[in-house]
Amino acid sequence: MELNEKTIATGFKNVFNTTEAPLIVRSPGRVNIIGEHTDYNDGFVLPAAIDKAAYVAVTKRADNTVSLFATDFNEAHETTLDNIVKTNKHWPDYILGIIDQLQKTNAVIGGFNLMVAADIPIGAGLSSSAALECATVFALDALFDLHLSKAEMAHIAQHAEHEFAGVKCGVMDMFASLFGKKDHVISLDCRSLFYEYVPLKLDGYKLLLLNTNVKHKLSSSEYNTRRQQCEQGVAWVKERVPAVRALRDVTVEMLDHYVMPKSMLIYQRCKYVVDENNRLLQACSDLKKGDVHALGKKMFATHEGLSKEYEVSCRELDFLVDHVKDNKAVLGARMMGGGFGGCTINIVKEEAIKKLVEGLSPAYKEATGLDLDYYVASVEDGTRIISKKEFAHV
Ligand code: GAF
Repeated sequence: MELNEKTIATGFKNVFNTTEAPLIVRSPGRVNIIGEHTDYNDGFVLPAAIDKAAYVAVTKRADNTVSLFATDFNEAHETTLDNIVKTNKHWPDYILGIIDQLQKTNAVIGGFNLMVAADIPIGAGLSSSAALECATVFALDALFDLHLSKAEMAHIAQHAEHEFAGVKCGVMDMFASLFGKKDHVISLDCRSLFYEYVPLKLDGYKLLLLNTNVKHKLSSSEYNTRRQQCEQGVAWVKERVPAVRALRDVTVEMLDHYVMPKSMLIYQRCKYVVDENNRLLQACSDLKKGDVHALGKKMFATHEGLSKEYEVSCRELDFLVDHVKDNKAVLGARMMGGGFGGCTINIVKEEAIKKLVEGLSPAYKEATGLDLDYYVASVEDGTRIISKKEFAHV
């Protein structure tokens, strides 16, 4: 079913047996061109919001009940505002995590009905969870007139993910979803949250996402381990250079002197992050100069680092990157997001996409036993209200 204002409003009315028109918010998934595992190291990222999104439809209730429904799972969950606890059922936790954070900031909200629907593939590394969290916080902000800024919403969503989903993520996914701008990537400094929109001019090339269909099972535990390893490296450097706060402030020379003698593994992890930050800054200037070829080469280098040094890739992701490496129509390719599954992002000449996918799909199936899905992503605006009904301050 196509998701739009009409289909979602109709679904909502059926689920909650009401004639009241809901407020509907669309919040997109994201791609990240380059700058992976840099966000929680106070570094830089280059994400963009895409044409796949999570939608929430909400109306107020007169009591303090929170009544939730997910169309994709045909499943309901009900609780009250004085009993916001984790369910471990996954999808409700992203919404309940937002309520929990709002309560911690003393935001005043009442009971509500909420329906969620999405066309972002789950577990594909396109940030379906951040999209749902951002849609929820944006909708509750409008419904209850909370006057949160988008930066505040990004932090609320990030902390909801930490506490209710157990992933100690950075701010990139939420920021990209909320701040996305059509046909632009966001050059974001994750320390200051200073950002700049850079036009994504690909000149006959497209962003092709190849989905391994490997659900990243290991991802949350390994993700949190990587984060701790980076923090360990920073702690060792800090013993000698107290001004250092995060890997963002660290140089390769510092790692050579203060980390390598203590642990080769931690060195390897930190070195990847320091290199990736530098790579991103150069990639950003490639993009501004319109040099997509140079940008593409850096994406391959990122994949190499993620696979060999940071070790967050998997056989299937490596297969997909290896198999496009020598294809002249592909400027760059790499795994994207947290890792251990999900998608690769590729910059591919538009007219070569069909042939590439037709050749790759059977080879991938034979090597892995899995189907290969693909999406040509377009870059779209960030979180928006899409319903026409007027709300207080909107
Ligand atoms: C996941 C996280 F949620 C992000 O914060 C980011 O760290 C990314 O992995 C890796 O760059 O998407």
